[in-house]
Amino acid sequence: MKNWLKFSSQNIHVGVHKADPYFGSVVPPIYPSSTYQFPTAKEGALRFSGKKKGLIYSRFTNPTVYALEKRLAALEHAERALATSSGMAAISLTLLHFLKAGDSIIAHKVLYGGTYEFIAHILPRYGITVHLVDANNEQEILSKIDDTTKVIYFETPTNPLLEVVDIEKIVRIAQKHNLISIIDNTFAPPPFQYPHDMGVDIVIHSLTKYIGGHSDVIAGAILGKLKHMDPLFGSSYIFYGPTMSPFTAYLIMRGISTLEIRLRKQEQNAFKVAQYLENHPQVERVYYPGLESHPQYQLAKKQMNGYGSVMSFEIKGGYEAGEKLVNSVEMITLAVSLGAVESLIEHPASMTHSELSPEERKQSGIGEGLIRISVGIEDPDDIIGDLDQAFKKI
Ligand code: LCS
Repeated sequence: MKNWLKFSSQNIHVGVHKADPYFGSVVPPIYPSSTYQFPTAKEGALRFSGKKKGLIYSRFTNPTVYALEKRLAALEHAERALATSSGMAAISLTLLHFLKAGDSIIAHKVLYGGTYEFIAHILPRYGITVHLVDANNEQEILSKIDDTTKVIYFETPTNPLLEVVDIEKIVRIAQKHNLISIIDNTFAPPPFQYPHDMGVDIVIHSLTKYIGGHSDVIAGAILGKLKHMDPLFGSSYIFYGPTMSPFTAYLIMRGISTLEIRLRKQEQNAFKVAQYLENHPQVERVYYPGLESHPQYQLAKKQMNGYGSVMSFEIKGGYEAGEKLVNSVEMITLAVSLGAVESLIEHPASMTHSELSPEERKQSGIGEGLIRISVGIEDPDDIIGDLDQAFKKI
């Protein structure tokens, strides 16, 4: 596929163009085969040795999954993508690949609850030292770097506080100290944020969210330059086995084609909802990077082309009021996850971030009364109308 195509065209054509040499199917065929014929023993040996490209076994590469990987790599400006069975599989595999006993990692202290659990509580079981810091505080990061530091890990905007981390600053520190920089870009997929263009080494996605976009699939991806991705594939991916199923790849491919138009519509709706919440007398504070009141609005404007559709807010009356609100919505769905076509509402302290102790939540700034909304593509008046009637029931 031509590399001069612009984002919207690449997101329709890369990976599927001429993907079916037999029948010319316009959508990528689903190949369920777990294994592939070698025409000769010699050919099999060449493929295994890596001297010749070709399919071997679907835990390594599958044609349907490969089509998606090509699409993802093109969209994220990466040289290679590896698709995984979940976002957590992408995160755990990547960290276990780049870290070993005796190493240390620096991570931003506000992360998706599952990621936080993996980094703060599981990595230390393998002899890895973890430093959780405010990634926007350069001095704090520098104070933790020593000879054992190998990785700096962050997400931006963060889940659930929508904090914005300065990507260029992290890259500068990582390059100076020879660290692998890893970003979870789930909250700002392309075309909203391009971490590779800013020098980040590895980008991770939970494809379950905006990229899949329809709340019907769990999936993830790891993306980067060949110098990082080829060893990650050869020495970790094929042995840990976080492989994506070809049926999942097909669903993600179907969802991803409308990514840009979904993101734009969701963002338009999100602005309206954020402004409504900001002016609501029962709301203490709104966290949305597209609002001028967001403390890092200028940074968000500088490094993002769009702000997404997830926001959080503190409701007056704390958790009790929040619980009433989420129980009172009628159209908006009370459920975790985010980024899909339908609006979802949840309570981080008891749901997505319940793995954290109350003390850890406090340190991360996640209040007990914080409510998170992922705004969908419904009519914005209906989303606001639903919230309005729910607020009146508190
Ligand atoms: N990274 C981020 C930023 C996430 O929000 C999540 C899941 C993951 C990684 C893990 O991806 P998964 O394995 O689920 O595909 N976030 C969730 C959330 O906020 N609610 O439910 C899941």
